[in-house]
Amino acid sequence: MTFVHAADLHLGASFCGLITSSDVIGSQLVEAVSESYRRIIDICTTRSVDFLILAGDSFNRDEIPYRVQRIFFDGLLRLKDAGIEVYLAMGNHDPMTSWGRRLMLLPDNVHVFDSRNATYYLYRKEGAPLVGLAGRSYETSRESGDLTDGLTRTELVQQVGETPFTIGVLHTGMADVNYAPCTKETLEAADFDYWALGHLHKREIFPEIPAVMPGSPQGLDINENSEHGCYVVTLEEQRRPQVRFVKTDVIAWERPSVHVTGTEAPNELLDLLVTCGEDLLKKHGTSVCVRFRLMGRSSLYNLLKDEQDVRDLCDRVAERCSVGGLWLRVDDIESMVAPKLDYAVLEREGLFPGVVLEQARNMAGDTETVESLIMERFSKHGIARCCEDIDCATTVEVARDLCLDRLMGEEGA
Ligand SMILES: [Mn+2]
Repeated sequence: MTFVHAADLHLGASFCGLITSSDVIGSQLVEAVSESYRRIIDICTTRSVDFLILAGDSFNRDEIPYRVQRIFFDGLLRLKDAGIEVYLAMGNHDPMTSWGRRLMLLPDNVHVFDSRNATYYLYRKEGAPLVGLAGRSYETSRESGDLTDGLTRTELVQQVGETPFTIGVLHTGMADVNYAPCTKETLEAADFDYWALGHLHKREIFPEIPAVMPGSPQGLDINENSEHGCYVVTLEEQRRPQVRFVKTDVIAWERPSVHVTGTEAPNELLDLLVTCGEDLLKKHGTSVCVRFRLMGRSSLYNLLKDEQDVRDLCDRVAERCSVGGLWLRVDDIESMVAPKLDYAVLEREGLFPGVVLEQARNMAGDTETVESLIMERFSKHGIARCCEDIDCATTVEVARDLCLDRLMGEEGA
């Protein structure tokens, strides 16, 4: 038997954490959340799965525009037409108390886990019991108690009888005490064939339980920069669950670090960022919202301190990046770039930086001293030896520049 496991749709969410926004892209971002949900419904129907599990936070907040509610219910109705059941748990963003009359509107293929007690369902296929499901919803937006009470295979079997497969459904922050905390040991001890969890927006598989946190189907802000989608899960007797991740995000987020040492002209930097941007578009196959973080040492230090120049650079990178109709939005360019050092001047000045330079020059050829210094540090961390030969000259260079950075701080510019 096969089902789709998704969570944290956050329908109605708008994107936050963007430094800049354009109207066109802004509305595409809002639409992306709904579109990722439609894609989940498409996956269910095209693969003719047995059912869909939604493990909480289907809606982003209490007040949801009518058109967004329509999108949700339309999807459920499409599943009903296709003969696909839905098992629905509520999370902290859409606790039971926030649903009100909306509960009445759910079509009869949707089975809701209650918030007061563990709820048990029996899924039959062609008349025969196939899967038992146990789950529980959030009553309010903050559930600091453990909601796993009653969510065990034993109790499920008592309620629905023996079934070839058993599944637990819960929205939980696991170690986070505000969101129905529970331990991996509790989940494992429940003895289900599969735990369909929700809450964490970054997907994660816990094979030892076994449990899956599918993550949000569309990343919701610049920090949700991993892949987003849902899981198609196949259960077979005498086998561990087979889980297949399917991407559903419309827009990807990225925060890449780009090393600019050696890049000294504005046009070179533009080319470098365009190449990086196009690589991201190819990697994702979706439009991308990106925030670059520049590292290294370059005479472009000053340009990167100028807000207007940076804005201009963002726009030019975005303009030039296009791969097959996809767009790249450059939200910002964060500069961690250090100014280029003029060693000759520092040496002539003969102050502390001059002393560092002299020390570094003396040490560059002295492999023995460099190695013993490194090993001294390593041994403090209990590391007995280095598995690779130490490149003495490069090590000294990096150490020298770090030293100079600290010595001169921002004033060094
Ligand atoms: Mn949540």
